[in-house]
Amino acid sequence: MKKLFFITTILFLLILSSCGQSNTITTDEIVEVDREITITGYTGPDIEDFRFEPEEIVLKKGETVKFTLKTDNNVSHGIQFHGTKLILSERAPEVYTANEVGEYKGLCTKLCGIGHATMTISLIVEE
Ligand SMILES: [Cu+2]
Repeated sequence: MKKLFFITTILFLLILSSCGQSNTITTDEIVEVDREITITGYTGPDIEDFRFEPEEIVLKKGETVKFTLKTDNNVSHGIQFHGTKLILSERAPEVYTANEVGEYKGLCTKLCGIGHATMTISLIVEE
């Protein structure tokens, strides 16, 4: 009886540990990043209040960055950098390697209010 309990406990722990691994692996555990950049989306009563900070990001070609997108309040934003595969969401950080030199414009992907269309950000990748 003790043996059956022991085997059942071991099996239970094995199942539990395998579930934990798949849920807890995060991007920064898999990929080593050169830099972490947090972008915050701001909104407000006026159009001028709508912006991303920083408004410009400069990377070196080949640099791997972990991007985190946050909001200053409960208004949600997203960013799509045109000409790249980089799309940011507040749900999870995104790891991106800048392989192509150029200047890419990022636009807010979520209709966030009166100043939504003015929410732009520049991604510059230098040699
Ligand atoms: Cu928006």
